[in-house]
Amino acid sequence: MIAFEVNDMTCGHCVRAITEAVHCADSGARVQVDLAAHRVQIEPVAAQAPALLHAIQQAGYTPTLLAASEPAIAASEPGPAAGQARGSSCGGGAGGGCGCGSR
Ligand SMILES: [Cu+2]
Repeated sequence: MIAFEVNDMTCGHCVRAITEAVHCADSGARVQVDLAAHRVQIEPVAAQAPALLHAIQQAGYTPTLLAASEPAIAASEPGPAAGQARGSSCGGGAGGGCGCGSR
């Protein structure tokens, strides 16, 4: 379980943008968002905290890592899958344009 605080997440549009970004980095991840608490909880299957943090930043938000427990699978896989979190096919960042607050 990885938890982020995302203070510039302000509406359902933001929730969706962040959820999509996480799924781009880790398509099997389970994402739970508490909009009122500005909290995003992620149960990853492949990506680790830095990749997820980066994915949320790419979506145009400012996540703060609250807690991270590494998935056990990471240690058993000697071949590093460094390129797996490539976001290029996922709409390329802040194009979503949620006009609430940040602009
Ligand atoms: Cu929004």
